[in-house]
Amino acid sequence: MSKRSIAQDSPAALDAVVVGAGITGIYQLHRLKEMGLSVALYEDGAGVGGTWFWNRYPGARFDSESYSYGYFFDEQLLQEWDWKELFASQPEIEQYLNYVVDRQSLRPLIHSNTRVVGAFFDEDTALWTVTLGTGESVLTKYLVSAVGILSAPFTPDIPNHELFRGEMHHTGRWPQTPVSFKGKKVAVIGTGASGVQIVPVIAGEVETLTVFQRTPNWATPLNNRPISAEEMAEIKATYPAIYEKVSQNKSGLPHDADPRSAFDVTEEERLEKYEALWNSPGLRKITENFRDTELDSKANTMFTEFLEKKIRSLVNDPSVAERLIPKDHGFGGKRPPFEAGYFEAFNRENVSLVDMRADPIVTFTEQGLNTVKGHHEFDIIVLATGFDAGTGALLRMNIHGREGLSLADAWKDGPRTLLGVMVPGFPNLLIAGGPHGTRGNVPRSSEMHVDWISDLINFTEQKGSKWIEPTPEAADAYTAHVYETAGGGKHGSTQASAWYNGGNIPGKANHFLLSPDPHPEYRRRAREVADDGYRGVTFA
Ligand code: N01
Repeated sequence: MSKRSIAQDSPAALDAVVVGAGITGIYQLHRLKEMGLSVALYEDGAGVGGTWFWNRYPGARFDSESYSYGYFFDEQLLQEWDWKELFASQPEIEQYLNYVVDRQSLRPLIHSNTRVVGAFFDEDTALWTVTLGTGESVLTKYLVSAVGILSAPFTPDIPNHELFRGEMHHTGRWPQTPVSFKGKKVAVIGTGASGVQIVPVIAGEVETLTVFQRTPNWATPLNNRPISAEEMAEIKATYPAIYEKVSQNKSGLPHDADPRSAFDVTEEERLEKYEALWNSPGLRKITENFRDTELDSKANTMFTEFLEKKIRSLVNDPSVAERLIPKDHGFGGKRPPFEAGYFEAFNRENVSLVDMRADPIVTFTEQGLNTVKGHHEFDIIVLATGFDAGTGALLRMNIHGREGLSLADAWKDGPRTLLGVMVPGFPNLLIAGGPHGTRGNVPRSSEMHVDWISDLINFTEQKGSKWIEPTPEAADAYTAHVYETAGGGKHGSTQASAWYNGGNIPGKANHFLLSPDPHPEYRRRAREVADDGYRGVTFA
């Protein structure tokens, strides 16, 4: 594709704007730059990394194997980068993403500290006007969102938060200046993956730590370890095979599904398998479990009984152990966190657990928090309260398509997309790593979108079209497929309150927000659309 091939009628316009400098946006920027387009990336954060820029709280790290999470598009990068740990920590990940940005000479195209606050499509010019928090605006033909599905932090509406005189930080907006916990009275509100990661890391530093738990989760050991030089050399030598494996895996992970039912084996074999899973790294407890653990309630209960015993063996006080055992959902009913010393942290004298079902928070005070049963004084309150997942980050961008239609209105009944990537009424808006398209290992999922989007833009330019848009029928058919598929099997048994069902945000409609398709199936579906001349896409 020749340089400046697009938007020639409007020389002030860019070919493409990418929003978000996370792992998805960086790859999208690279692809569009390689295609010779004029492109700019806008990022709210002061640096690159997206999730891995903002979530810099102590203990933040991957729970997918590092070597399966990084980029695969650059052979030299694969050979140059040494992952230090099986599950890299936030500083290492941020360093990696900065390394990639510099290696690909992307930094001059990235405008950090620049939030996109609006985007308006003009049908006469077929251009988007993207308005920025700086007060400026830019014109672009293509608007590519790479804002992620877990990036709009959710802060619960606890009364009088402005009264609190101490420090308060959301895990998803952690400050760049390190927070000193030494000798402080600290609260952590929330016990999802973020809360479970931070608790054991700060427990030894703080004077007191009070963990406010509303719902316990089925946390299991992350089992992180360093990657030796020999192992890294072996990983580098086998990257093509690793990529083939993650591409064939339904969640984009280098794991081997177990075809057996939990009822195919003797009790002894089953318990041996559970023990091996407990000692296995990260998400294998889900992906390598018996095939029916998440599908069959009896099989699920057999596994959670095993987990309950583990929790009781790790926590000294039986009443605390009891409160840490989930009662309202089975394993996989909500996205389980992975821990490193979380349960043992409650054995420390300085760590206590407040069960918010029995003793809810009523209000902030100047010194801390009032619960129904009493007052708690804190120097620091950590909100590990999650995200307005899937749609939150997209909708707060204030996107308006044809005839001024806002995306918020268009999606009032939930996302309506073709492949999670295109939206009827929003020409030339392309979404990488968004709702109804993303699942499992996020970089492996969103790279499918980035590649598909890049090919589509190339195709559109070859055709000389001014705008592309999915037909309402194509979007409705895909959306129906999402809900039909998500309604059965595993997702049918998930908790309505899970973030991927929208249920963690008060007042948010309950809709399944991920891609229901295993990665190979999503890839096949997307390829089929492309091979059929982008069936269901209108070229204007
Ligand atoms: O958020 P969450 P998260 N009062 O929504 C509680 C990914 N991730 O940031 O369960 C009191 O899971 C809420 O309670 P309840 C991963 O995909 C990955 O921890 O609603 N508490 C819950 O305990 C993960 O699934 C890593 O009853 C309130 C917590 O806050 C996703 O991000 C690390 C409350 C929120 O948990 C989100 O995880 C971290 C209220 N009003 C995150 N409102 C890796 O390891 C909410 N809560 C890669």
